[in-house]
Amino acid sequence: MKKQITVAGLAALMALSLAGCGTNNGGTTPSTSDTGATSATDTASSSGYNLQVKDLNGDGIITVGFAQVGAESGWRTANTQSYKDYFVEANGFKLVFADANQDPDKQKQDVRDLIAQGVEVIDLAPVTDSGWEPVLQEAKDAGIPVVISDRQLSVSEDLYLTYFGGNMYAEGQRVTDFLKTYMADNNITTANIVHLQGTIGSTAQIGRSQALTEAAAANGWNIVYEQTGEFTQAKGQEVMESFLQQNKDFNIIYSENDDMTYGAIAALQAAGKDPKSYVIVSFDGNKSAVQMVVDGTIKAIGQCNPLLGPQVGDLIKKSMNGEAIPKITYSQEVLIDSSNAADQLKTAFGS
Ligand code: GYE
Repeated sequence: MKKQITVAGLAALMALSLAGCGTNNGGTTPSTSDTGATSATDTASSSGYNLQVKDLNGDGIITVGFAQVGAESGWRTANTQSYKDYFVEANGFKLVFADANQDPDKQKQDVRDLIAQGVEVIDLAPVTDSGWEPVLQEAKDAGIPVVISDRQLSVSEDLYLTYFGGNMYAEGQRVTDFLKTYMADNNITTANIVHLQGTIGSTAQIGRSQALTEAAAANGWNIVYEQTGEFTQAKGQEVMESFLQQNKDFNIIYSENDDMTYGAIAALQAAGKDPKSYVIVSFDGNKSAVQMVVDGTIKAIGQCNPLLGPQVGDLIKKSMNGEAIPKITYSQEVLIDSSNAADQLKTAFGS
């Protein structure tokens, strides 16, 4: 089965899938696995992808090549650490780590290098969504299965084994639903929104931005400023500073990760403004950010779980055992707001 999903259609299809009438993975309905993660009932093998993870060199250890995005955020640091902790010899693995420094071209070369090195499986956390078909085909031709993690790809399902990570569009919808309710509860009748976007073309940005664009159109919200802060604190601060210099009215900040949120808050403070007088919403759920929800500085966070190493490891083991694995598994994620922040703080990742 060869199914091509367009970038524009990806977020919408992901939403349909969660609603139980999805067509992005073979017209299946999602089910909840025992880890609580949401997965489609379609399996990797029924997608037309026949590679299985194997101990190709017979040394009893599976060498995992990890093509990581970079080190741009607290989420990323926790994600990398989770792979480094899990993929160790005691668990039957060895990790070869490649850092793309947020550069999509370098990352394609990284994957080609991993193929040339003869790793036994590749885990790709793609910087951006475009141009992956030739590289994934090369991995397939070399007999090396590819797991996509963290950021989904809109490529044909017969080019990769499985996807594990967040449903970025659903995360965005949780936050826009929160905004709608929060405005109603607090008699806020106008929404003038500053939109700090993540890395343009990453599915984390595409899904979260799409949810906002749709909610803005449906509810008559204004997006007064929209720019990428590339998921970093420094860029988030810089972008917010340049917006503040324009002196336009705004009452909401929709920031696509915590690091940019920290930067935006620093910019507000430097301009003598009180962050608590704005409705600031964020994504990820680093410990400090969850603490800010407890304090009321951030009103809500669309949680995104970075601790993917062990769960990806489970899928790899299942593939080795010839077990059926879902084509897509979404992490279990919630909205963090004042009602559950104190509780979420106990298990929040990072610092
Ligand atoms: O939200 C952000 C990171 O792809 C889900 O990337 C990830 C995003 C995460 O830089 O903090």
